[in-house]
Amino acid sequence: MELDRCLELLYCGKLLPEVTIEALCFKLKEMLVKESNVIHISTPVTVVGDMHGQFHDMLEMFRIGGRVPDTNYLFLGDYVDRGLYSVETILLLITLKLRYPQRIHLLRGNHESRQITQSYGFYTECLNKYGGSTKVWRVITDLFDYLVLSCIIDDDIFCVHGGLSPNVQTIDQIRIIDRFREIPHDGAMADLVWSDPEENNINDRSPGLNDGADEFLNDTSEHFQVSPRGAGYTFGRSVVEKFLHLNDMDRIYRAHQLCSEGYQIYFDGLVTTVWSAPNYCYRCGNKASILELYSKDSFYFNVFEETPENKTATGVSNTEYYNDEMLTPQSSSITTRKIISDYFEDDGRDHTRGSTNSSLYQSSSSSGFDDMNMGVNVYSDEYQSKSAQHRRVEYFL
Ligand SMILES: [Mn+2]
Repeated sequence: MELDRCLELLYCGKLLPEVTIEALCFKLKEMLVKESNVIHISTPVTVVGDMHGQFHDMLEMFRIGGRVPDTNYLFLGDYVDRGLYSVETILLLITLKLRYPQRIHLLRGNHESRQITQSYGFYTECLNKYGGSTKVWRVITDLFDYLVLSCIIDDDIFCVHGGLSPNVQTIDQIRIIDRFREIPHDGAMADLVWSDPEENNINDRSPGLNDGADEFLNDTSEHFQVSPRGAGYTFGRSVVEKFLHLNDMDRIYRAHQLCSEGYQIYFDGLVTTVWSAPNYCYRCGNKASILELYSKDSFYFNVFEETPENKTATGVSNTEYYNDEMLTPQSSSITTRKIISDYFEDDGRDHTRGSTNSSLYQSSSSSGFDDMNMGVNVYSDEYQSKSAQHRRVEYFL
């Protein structure tokens, strides 16, 4: 099928046949395998945060921000899960990337993963939309392994889904990560997609280490601390200042955290969160934004709200798609619109590091991960020890 014909169908909200999806993913892997972990692009570009399967809001976003290729886009990841239209959302992005490779760039988010998609909607959605077949989920999650991890705009701005890592001081250290794999539990690659900035962390979240790094970690939010998400770290101003100074850059754009106004500025503008899923999960009541970057110092947050089509989407089948366990009991009622905290976004993760008893782990095994003969179980000893070499933590502050 011609790419333009695919785009025509996808813009109408139609699905593509399995065999077409397989071909598209194969072609895109061929393209992405040649890309560095850190891609370089130039302004003007519009930066987009989490979309999470809110397909109609993505169409609204293209109406507001301009379609590809009239507008250049950088997407910061988390295309799937939570919303009801992850398949439509990721297929449109995949096809746009193939059709206009220089006009749209897609970073990997923490939801572009086999494990996470089995708990938060994408896996179930693929099965429901393709007659119980796991094929579409498998080819698309295989493609996720090829997505790039970060982007530099005009040599000045570092872009990533989550944030910084104690394992990453320089951009070159990102370039040498072996990214063609499932996102590991920890290490640099995990931190890049899981970490969060933390402006006012007065809690003493001791990481429980007994080495020399302890005294640096326990005092303030200035440094890396264990994240309450159960993966990645939180990091403060001094971490950001040191990273930007070492790499001769000005600021960081990232996504990954729900913002009620659609964006959030940290550390006097050194870090900015862009969030592009309005009324997240059809119930959070938040605004969304895209960041239109004209030049290094000229930008505009284009704020938008949910499209009216979501109203009809909400009532249909959201319990089918959500893993609601981590939300409060009353949230199962659609009329209850509760502003959930930032951390609810990925709160299936274990809050106490090191335990294998997390809800994530349980739902992964109970949803048939082991039965699917995918050949890779990232929780296996073999896999973990293989990736252990990437896990040396060096606190550099
Ligand atoms: Mn995320």
